[in-house]
Amino acid sequence: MSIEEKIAELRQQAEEMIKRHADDLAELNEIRVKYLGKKGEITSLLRGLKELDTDDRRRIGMIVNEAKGKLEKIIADKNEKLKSDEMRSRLEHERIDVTLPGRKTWRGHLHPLTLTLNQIKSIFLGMGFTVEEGPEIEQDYYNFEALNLPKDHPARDMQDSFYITEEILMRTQTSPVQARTMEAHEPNSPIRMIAPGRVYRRDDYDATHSPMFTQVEGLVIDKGIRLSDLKGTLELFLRKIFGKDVGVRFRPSFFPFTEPSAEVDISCVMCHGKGCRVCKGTGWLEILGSGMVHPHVLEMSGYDPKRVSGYAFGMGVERIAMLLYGIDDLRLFYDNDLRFLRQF
Ligand code: 2NM
Repeated sequence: MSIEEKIAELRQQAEEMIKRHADDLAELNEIRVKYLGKKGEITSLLRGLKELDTDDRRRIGMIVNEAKGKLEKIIADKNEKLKSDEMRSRLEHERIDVTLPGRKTWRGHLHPLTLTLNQIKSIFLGMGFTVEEGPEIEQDYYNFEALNLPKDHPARDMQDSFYITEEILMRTQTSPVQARTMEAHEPNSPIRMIAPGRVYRRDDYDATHSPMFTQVEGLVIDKGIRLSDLKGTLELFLRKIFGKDVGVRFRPSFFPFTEPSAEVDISCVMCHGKGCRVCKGTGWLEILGSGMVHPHVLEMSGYDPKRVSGYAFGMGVERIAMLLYGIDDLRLFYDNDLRFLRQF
């Protein structure tokens, strides 16, 4: 076989290989190495040229170089084609369907107690009340003394409260905020406020008790405030939160800081007054404590009971949330079980 024939055969062989067996960039590179690499077949032919005489070297050299150039071009073209094929297939594969619905991200929400508290606040804000806050660690004076519970009052038993020192305790109600607000006001100036927040009592932790719970207390003071103002305002509040058809009744009661005092009941939201387990067969649910502010409480905070009068009330937010959402165990509010919380 002449050297020309050998070159022609090599060239044809290489072109054939590229056409049939270069299915990806790695295979194409293998073929390139086989022919054009340092120890490649075309490369060795070029190296062998120096053994030939001048005429042959020129002639054969031209043929080999031409073959080399041609092959390099074919490989470069094939390289381009493989690359663009690969890109096209990747684009096809990795195509994003922008019309697919998005994946939902986990979104948090407000706690049922916060939702209930927001409702309560919103109703009172709508009636012109302000929202006041105060410390949870409170002085004995504001928590008890200023609210007409003197040192020897049974409600002040050490067993019933979390005392920090003789004079400092976790507040057992939010009324100390009312006393502080009265004290901060110009004497006898009108007040229309609610005080929401956490309160603390020494209680067992069960389905109906917790050593910490949430309260909203309200206070209205002005010239000529009467029991009918208390009744009308609380009735309106209860209708707004439990629905306009809810029954409301007032029963005489006793609180040290109010006189007269009244317990406020609503018709049972579960059985609508027929009598069930939730209302213990009575058809009524106790929902609020209230009363006309005791003259002594007004006096203690610098107000003159001969010139102004007021009413006050208090409610447990957990109890209202339980009735609104049909929750039968108080502990669910505090245990942070997502299976419960995710329902709101
Ligand atoms: C209640 C029931 C009745 C009350 C009284 C006062 C204040 F500060 F005016 F004395 N604040 N809240 C009150 C009255 C609270 O909770 C069941």
